Amino acid sequence: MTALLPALLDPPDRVALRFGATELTYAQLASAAGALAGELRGRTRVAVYATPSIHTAVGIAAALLAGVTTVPLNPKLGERERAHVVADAEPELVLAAPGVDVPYDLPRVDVDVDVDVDIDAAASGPVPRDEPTAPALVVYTSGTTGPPKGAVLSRGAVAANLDALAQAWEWTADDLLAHALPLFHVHGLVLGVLGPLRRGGTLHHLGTLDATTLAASGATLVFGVPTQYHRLVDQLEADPAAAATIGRTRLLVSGSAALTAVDHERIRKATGLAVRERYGMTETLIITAARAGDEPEPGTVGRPLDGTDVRITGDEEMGPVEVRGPALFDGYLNRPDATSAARTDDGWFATGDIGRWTASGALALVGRSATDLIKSGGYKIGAGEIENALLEHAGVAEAAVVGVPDEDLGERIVAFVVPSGEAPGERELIDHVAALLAPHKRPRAVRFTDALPRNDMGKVVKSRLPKG
Ligand code: MCA
Ligand code: AMP
Repeated sequence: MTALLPALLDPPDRVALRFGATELTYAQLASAAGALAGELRGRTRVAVYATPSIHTAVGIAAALLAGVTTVPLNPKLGERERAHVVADAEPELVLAAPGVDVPYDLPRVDVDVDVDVDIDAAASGPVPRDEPTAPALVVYTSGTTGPPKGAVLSRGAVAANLDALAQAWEWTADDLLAHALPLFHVHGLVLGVLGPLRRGGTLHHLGTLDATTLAASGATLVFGVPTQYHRLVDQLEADPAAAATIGRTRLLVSGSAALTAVDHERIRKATGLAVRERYGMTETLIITAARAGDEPEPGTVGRPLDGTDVRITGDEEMGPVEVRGPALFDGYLNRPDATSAARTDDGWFATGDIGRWTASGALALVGRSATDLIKSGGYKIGAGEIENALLEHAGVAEAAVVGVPDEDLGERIVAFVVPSGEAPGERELIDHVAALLAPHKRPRAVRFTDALPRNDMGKVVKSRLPKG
């Protein structure tokens, strides 16, 4: 395989990364990442404390140059998740921005982005594991129950997916990508950082996807989750000048959850642009995408990427979506049981999404097979993990967690709780969950009840819980 990030070995004369007012050209990035790669060579797996900063991007580029696997850590993980990830992934050290407190008992290496330009530093020494099968990343993702699982993504999977996306979106070195995504998930990290770096183009991380910053960025390409576009269009409707500037963007792309038809239409009205949706998963990377050259079909997530096979199983028009192709993950770290449960013998991966084909060959997603998976603001959240956290509170006898429709977040988390005696306060339970787990996993509301609806087998029937 050619190098995963060829532009670091032969730096073009261009800005690679800009975070707020801090920017690095390719030559500067190659020097900073090359110097750090020298310190990392010979390691197997390192963690990156993935604040939304230029240090995170440099740390990951360095680890990739050194052939070391990276585990990006959400800096807001709760204590339960932190303990799990360290025990599961066993990172040898943690890379972090200088001066940032890191709540991990691991050797720490600061990412220095201010180094003298020395292009040879990047290319010096062999790149020992730049082979397609070597693991690039371990990205933690929630299942329906239990703690998050680490999806192992190979260098070859990342490269293949980014190249297929480049083809779909006519994405080149001339593109300036703007986004404000977190850097510990596939969307912000693989597409949002490694995407522009693989093309030799520019990333401008905006911190927040607001109309003024976006209009000033000069972006040709924008990535976001539906919650971000929903908030953005509220601003654009009040700021026609920003809307007109953003209307000159080559492509607006949305993913991680469904963009509502209402928001599609509002964005088109404000900017004249039709948002392209694409669909993927941590385990599969991007599966389908609306193409740059096609008029997107609202309510669909586009056609399969070139080289990726997608099938709908079962006898009905709509059914479970399965995927096969070069971008599939290698498996869940330390979880052969979960890996084989998601895979068929002939190499298909069951996404858990339900879909159907439209007449034009685009995929329309109609739901998920597991009601216990919640998508809030583009984050996947397992109901079981929150229920277990609630059950650790002495005042909780039984708990059932669901996602209810929410205009801003897509779904919002609501917990139904049977108290074990006198009901604890709602705030106390929310704070209890927020201490154990990342803040986006905390319930937005707690409803106390005398009993949960159960079937004859004693299993909780969540569909019989009150809605809203
Ligand atoms: C933040 N909060 C949330 C969420 N995000 N609560 C529920 N669900 C959320 N998604 C909490 C914050 O911690 C904060 O709590 C409080 O809500 C208010 O935050 P606010 O300022 O409104 O939110 P924000 O910080 O602006 O975040 C909204 C967001 C964020 C920008 C939409 O959720 C986000 O970055 N989502 C992107 C998720 C993502 O990248 N998913 C990709 C995975 P407190 O005050 O207590 O701190 S999926 C993937 O990778 C696949 C491949 C794919 O298809 O893309
Ligand atoms: P994650 O596990 O966080 O990687 O999230 C993957 C899930 O996000 C998929 O299985 C889908 O349910 C959902 N998803 C991603 N992109 C889209 C989209 N464009 N429309 C609807 N759902 C999406």
